[in-house]
Amino acid sequence: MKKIALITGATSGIGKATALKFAENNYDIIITGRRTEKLEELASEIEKTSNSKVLQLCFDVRNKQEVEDSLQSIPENWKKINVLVNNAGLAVGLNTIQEGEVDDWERMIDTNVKGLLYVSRTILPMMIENGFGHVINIGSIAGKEAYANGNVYCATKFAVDALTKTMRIDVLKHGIKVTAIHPGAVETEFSLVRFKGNAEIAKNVYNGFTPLKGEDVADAVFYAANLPLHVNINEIVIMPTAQASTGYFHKV
Ligand code: NDP
Ligand code: 8X3
Repeated sequence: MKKIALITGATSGIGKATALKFAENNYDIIITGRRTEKLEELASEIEKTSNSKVLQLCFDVRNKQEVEDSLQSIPENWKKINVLVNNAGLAVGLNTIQEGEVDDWERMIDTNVKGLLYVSRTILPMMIENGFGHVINIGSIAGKEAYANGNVYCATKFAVDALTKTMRIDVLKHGIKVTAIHPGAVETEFSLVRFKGNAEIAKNVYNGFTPLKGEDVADAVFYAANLPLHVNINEIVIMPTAQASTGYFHKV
């Protein structure tokens, strides 16, 4: 039987690259996101380029009921999930706290923290029942170091770091692996979302240096997910060579 990977936020960027990487390597894939047409496009790409089966689930990770209903509705033969990649997430806005928009904060907290918790709360009991599983949380360098105007986004990713560490303790006795992958700058739809659709500002973020690609992060996720049973990677911090930390870039 093939292994199964569930990837949240697979409609673009890191999640999409991760879905393709696992599919190329013989996993059946459960892909999730809010944009149905993007899920359909990815499903047909996977089906054309690999022998993997794909299950599409369209839901908003911020909606607890939708998350539970959708994940509980997975057919029994799809419930033997080997790897859950908690990737769905976003930054919205880049402001000081005193000038910040409360709606932006709520979107980030609800998606990056509560969404990850809702998905994990539903999938972990299945993994425990199966007697195996691996949760890989996509954190960020923003969850390791604070940066100017990053406030709430950084806080959500510091929370992902803390939740990864505590989750590892919670499921220790069940033999379930828990890993965090913390990337630096990756060129995806991330900045377009952060700057609310302003493509020019979003593009400028990556000017003058070579950022990571979604595929680079997907490789790290895949590496962590495919080690011997007795080996767990607690975390990987993966950066562009031209980025030393959140605030230090070598731009030419
Ligand atoms: P993208 O914007 O390209 O992808 C984000 C994904 O998350 C999309 O598939 C989106 O799907 C999904 N998503 C967002 N909100 C929701 C929601 N409420 N419900 C369900 N799915 C949702 O960005 P990235 O690929 O860059 O981001 C992926 C993860 O990587 C995020 O957690 C991000 O914080 C993290 N990260 C990104 C870095 C970067 O520089 N790009 C660096 C470090 C970490 P849809 O819109 O269809 O719902
Ligand atoms: C995304 C990387 O540095 O823009 O998590 O916050 S950063």
